[in-house]
Amino acid sequence: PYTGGALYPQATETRDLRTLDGIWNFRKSPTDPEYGYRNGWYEQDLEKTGPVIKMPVPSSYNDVGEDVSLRDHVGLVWYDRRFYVPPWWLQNGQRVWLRFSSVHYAAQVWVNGKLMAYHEIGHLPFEVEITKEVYPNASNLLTVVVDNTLLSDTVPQGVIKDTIIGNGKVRQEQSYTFDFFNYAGIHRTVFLYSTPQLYIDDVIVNTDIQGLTGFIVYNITHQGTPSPDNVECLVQIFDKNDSQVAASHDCAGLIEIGNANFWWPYLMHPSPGYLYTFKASLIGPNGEIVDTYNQKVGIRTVTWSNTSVFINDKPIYLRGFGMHEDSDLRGKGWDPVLWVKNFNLIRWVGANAFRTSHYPYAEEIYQLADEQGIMIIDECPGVDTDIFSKSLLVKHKQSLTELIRRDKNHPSVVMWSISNEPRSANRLADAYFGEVVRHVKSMDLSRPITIAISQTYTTDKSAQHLDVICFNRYNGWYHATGSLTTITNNVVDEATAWHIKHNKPIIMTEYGADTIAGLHQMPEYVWSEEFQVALMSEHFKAFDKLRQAGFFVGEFIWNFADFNTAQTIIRVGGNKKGIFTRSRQPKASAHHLRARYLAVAASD
Ligand code: GCB
Repeated sequence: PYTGGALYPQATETRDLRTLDGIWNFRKSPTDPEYGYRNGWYEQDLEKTGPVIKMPVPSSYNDVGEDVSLRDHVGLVWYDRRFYVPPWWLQNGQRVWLRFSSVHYAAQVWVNGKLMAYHEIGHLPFEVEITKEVYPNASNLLTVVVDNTLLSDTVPQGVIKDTIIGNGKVRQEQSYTFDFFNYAGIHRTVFLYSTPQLYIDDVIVNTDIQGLTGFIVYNITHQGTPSPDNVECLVQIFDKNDSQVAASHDCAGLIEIGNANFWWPYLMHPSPGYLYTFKASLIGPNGEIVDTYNQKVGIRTVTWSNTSVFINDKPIYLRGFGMHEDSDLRGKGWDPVLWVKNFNLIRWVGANAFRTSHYPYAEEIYQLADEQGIMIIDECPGVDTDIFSKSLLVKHKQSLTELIRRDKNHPSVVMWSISNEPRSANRLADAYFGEVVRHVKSMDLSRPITIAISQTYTTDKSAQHLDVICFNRYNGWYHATGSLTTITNNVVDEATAWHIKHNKPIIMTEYGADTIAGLHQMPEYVWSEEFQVALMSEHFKAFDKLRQAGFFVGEFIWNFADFNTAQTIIRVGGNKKGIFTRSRQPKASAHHLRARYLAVAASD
């Protein structure tokens, strides 16, 4: 159970930080998953127990090698490396922590042969204190086992089946209903960091606005020893120029900032994404600073009605994308080059939002969004939710506990998506999502909750629990393939029907067409650039009509970029619905979308 605050690690006056990213040793487990455990692979260098290959961290392991047995591996893989703890951390009595930002799907972690952590649900971080396990004057062995198997009660779900391949041999095959490739490995940065003995465990900020005044409602919690009864806090708020604009001595309370700079979405304000620094310090009995943490804060409100979503009391229209963490070679590995480029393209296109389809993305991505005023619909890893068992519900809720624990302070996060395309026509979906929504509301009331629904408004049994209804529909592609003439009316009719039935704001979170960059056909024909552009135009007509109707609050094309999928005959080298290619070059559709998004932004 990871119950701490999950603050993103940082170096401050009282904390230090290094990453353990780099090249690790790696080995696939033999089919017998127990083999590595029986032979003590967790307590000796992997290199000493057999051949290893080199594996970059962070990265998916699947596409780094040259054979299918690594790409399509099902089950366990082993990673290890050695590391030193800076001796001065220990000399200064600091605690030493390990933090894995994402290991997909499940991970076990050993330090010097001792089991330190188990975590399930990829895409979400976990941390563990290792002070007592590390050697001060020698190298330490860090071993990680990663399991990529998805079952009926993992989030997301999958099915494993045994295929007989002859000679009495059996190969395990993983299948899943979602279409993005189930990349696995140590996907994000591994941090080694220090905190003082008595440390800030969590900083929670919420913001409010009255007129020109901004309010920060906050709570600083601490853990550790010695825990003096009279721990005091010091809070200092700095603006972008590093001038202090407010302060407080309470560990929890309300801070008022007169004439505040509010956090605005991109293109809604000349300087979108304004962030203050909330510097939290714990003060010891002699007035000394015990621990310090710098939390970025964007002062903004999110509110919603039956027809609209508002940022700072202004109705907003979301112009965005469904995306993926996906790129050549690295799969789902965190890559700053890729993401700085992605954000440059998001702004170039004139978008102001994206959905983290279909799982939480790397924390650095939310930081970029905070700074640039890009709004996020933050989606948990529940995709194609099916079967609706008790054990699935427990893990689904756990994924949201961990998501909200991690992302609660990001101004960019304006909505929680608790599932993508669940099988919500199932009668069990009603109680199931009722419970998930109650769970989210018990942790955060400040953001609306949605699901990207693919069932129809007549069959779905989840939407009554939501604040905003998102729907995914592939008119002209999966429905009436190649037919453009019915799109506009279908989209208008469906969005209107959802609104009439539930009296809630409506967003179209997916529409699109697979398109091979460079394939041209006139008159337009499926898979060509011309077809993608024409299909978009029909949707744009619908969106314009719906905006007039007054309850339609956003359009998200599927997808930002081409991405890899499992092998099927309906995909050519992956899903090609991107308006950018996998290497982030524009298709004709990117220019078409840009013209629209910039025009919509200008008219807002
Ligand atoms: C969907 C899914 C998305 C797929 C997309 C497609 O409905 O939500 O994950 O990639 O359709 O292109 O089939």
